[in-house]
Amino acid sequence: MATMVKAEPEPIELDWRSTALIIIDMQRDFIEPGGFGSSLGNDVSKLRRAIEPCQALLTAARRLGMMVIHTREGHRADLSDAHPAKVLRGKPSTRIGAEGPMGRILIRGEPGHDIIPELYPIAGEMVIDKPGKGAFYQTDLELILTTGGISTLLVCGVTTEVCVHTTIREGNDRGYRCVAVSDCCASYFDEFHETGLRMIKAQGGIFGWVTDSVAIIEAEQLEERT
Ligand code: C5J
Repeated sequence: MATMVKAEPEPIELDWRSTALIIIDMQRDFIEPGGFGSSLGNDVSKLRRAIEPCQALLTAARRLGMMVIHTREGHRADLSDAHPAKVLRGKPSTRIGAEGPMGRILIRGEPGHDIIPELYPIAGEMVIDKPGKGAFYQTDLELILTTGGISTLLVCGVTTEVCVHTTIREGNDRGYRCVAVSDCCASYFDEFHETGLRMIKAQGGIFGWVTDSVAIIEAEQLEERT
């Protein structure tokens, strides 16, 4: 059954069976001190505001039986899947692959690369390891969505203007209706978060829609009662 959800620039009709929740990069490396985010000089505590709304949204998605996909940005230990152009930035001690308090920065299998415990995937939820900012780049995400009959993506996670935005742009170009869930996204920069969301819904929804977790949970509960 389809449900109308409050969103901008206009409400959007969602059928939970053809909608996937994609949680982008809620990894210790971005959110906890000592990881990639803090190695770049960011105040990582700013990302924590997205955790509770994400938990509520994830709980609702699980209740609805929606497809749930978690992504992780990171690389192979030998960096064979990391462009030098991406790695060779900043001081060597803070680069991708450098040793840090949570293991090697943005390297698969290291403690920092893992998803934060608050949003840890459960059995049946897919985890996509991505070497880029966008979740479609060099991954099997599109194949998984096609096979699963998915046409709409609820996208949340960190950071709003980097990996969330890139994924929404990639999804939009591939024909998916992309909906950013504003309170479930966060950035190290308040102005980038705000502007990133405005860019998605501007010009009649040039990249997609923007809603929040409250609107989605309200719609879900309304559907349950009818
Ligand atoms: C960044 C991301 N910010 N997940 N990655 O480098 O947004």
